[in-house]
Amino acid sequence: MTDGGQARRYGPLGTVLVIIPTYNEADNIEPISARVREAVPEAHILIADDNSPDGTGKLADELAAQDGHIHVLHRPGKQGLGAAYLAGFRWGIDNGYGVLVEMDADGSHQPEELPRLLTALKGADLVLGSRWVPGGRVVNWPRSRRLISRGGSMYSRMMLGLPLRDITGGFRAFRSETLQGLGIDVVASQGYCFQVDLANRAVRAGYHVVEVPITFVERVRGNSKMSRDIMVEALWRVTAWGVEGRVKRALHRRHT
Ligand SMILES: Nc1nc2c(ncn2[C@@H]2O[C@H](COP(=O)(O)OP(=O)(O)OP(=O)(O)O)[C@@H](O)[C@H]2O)c(=O)[nH]1
Ligand SMILES: [Mg+2]
Repeated sequence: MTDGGQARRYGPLGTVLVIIPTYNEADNIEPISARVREAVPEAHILIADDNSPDGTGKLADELAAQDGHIHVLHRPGKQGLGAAYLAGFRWGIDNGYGVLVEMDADGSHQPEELPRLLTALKGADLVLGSRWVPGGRVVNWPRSRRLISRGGSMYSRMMLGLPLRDITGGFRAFRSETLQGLGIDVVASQGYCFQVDLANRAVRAGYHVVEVPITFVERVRGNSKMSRDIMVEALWRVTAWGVEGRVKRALHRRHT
């Protein structure tokens, strides 16, 4: 947990928008939307689909036609998770939502845990659903995947000097003021490091970031989009940010 040092008073949360990026999630989009609607009935959903070849976008349109709380953002082609979220954040901010949630379509993030994230956000600028704090868990992950995720979080934590346990996770709730303050339009990364980038920026900017334990469940249906390219991107970007941050802080110390 981090904060900017001063006690802050937080305003009410405002309307919640759960952004679900999709690429080939035809088997998952209906059940996950239904679970969100049930878990947090007042929330709205934005499905950000990158023209999935399996017709997820069309299914999303059908859901939206039946339910005024479901919206769809159609994007022309696969441009990565980071780009889909940024477009979703922009849409949510422009449409006046007070809280923007990141959530995967594949059931790894359980909508039933969303109320706990939202409760924590009442006293924070950003809440991270965390697998690696006490009470957090992963279900059905092979040892190799667990090691990659923990190792990635640990490496990022060390390189960037961040006091956070789960930096790569993608189940998060932001106050819209936090995203606006971070200047999201300049976030460049596409894969996991998009998540690292946002968490790093939030801590550096002095926002109050809280980790809440979650149970992460490995996807049951559909295919993973995790790739070696995504991991390599994360590794080089985190290393570059770490080195850049250290040089900047050293120069700053010299001049003060
Ligand atoms: N719009 C959009 N969504 C994407 C893209 N890549 C991944 N997603 C979605 O982002 C979420 C996370 O992707 P996953 O494939 O589950 O990644 P992962 O959790 O690392 O991989 P698994 O362990 O197999 O679940 C899912 O809802 C995907 O459909 C993309 O390029 N564009
Ligand atoms: Mg997944």
